[in-house]
Amino acid sequence: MGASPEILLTILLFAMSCVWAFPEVASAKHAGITRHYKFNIKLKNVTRLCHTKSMVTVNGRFPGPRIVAREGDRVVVKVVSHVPNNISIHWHGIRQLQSGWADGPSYITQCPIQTNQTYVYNFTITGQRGTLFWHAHISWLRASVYGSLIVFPKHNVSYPFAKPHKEVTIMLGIQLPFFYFSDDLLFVYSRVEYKHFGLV
Ligand SMILES: [Cu+2]
Repeated sequence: MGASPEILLTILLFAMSCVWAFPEVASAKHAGITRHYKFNIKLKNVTRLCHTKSMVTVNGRFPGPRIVAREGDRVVVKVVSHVPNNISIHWHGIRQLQSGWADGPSYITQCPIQTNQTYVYNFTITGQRGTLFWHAHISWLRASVYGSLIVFPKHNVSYPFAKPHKEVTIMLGIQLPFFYFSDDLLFVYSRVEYKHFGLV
């Protein structure tokens, strides 16, 4: 025997009220695809300014790999630490809707990832597009652990400007990689931090 019209109507009304109450969840579930990335945090010898240093990198790359997604996509990044340092990754500029635990600041939304441990970041990009970046969010590791995070518009949605002839991603390290190759990194970095907070 089939369900009565009243029951069907009740189910329909309940489903509609859920979509009305949680539109982001509803659209996130059906809007895009899931994109998987793996970040192996490991040491790598990098040469700049005639000096070679062992640096903390993602997948041995500096800057690290780019993340590419479309608005509405879910991004899943498995981060595995192979370095002695504690680390976490912040997805700079991403609005974490109902996924605050994926934001990344160490000691704020998560404990840092320790040596030989793994953390999976899982978030959906909702209502934003453009070029952002990701970076380590603990101590001075952000000096070498960073990369671009590009969010394209949804399929069949145009840019809010004329379509560019070509797109090139430019990463500007904030001078820290330059100082990294001098022996004064920690001194310089502490000055930058203090300046950032208006202390000097
Ligand atoms: Cu950030």
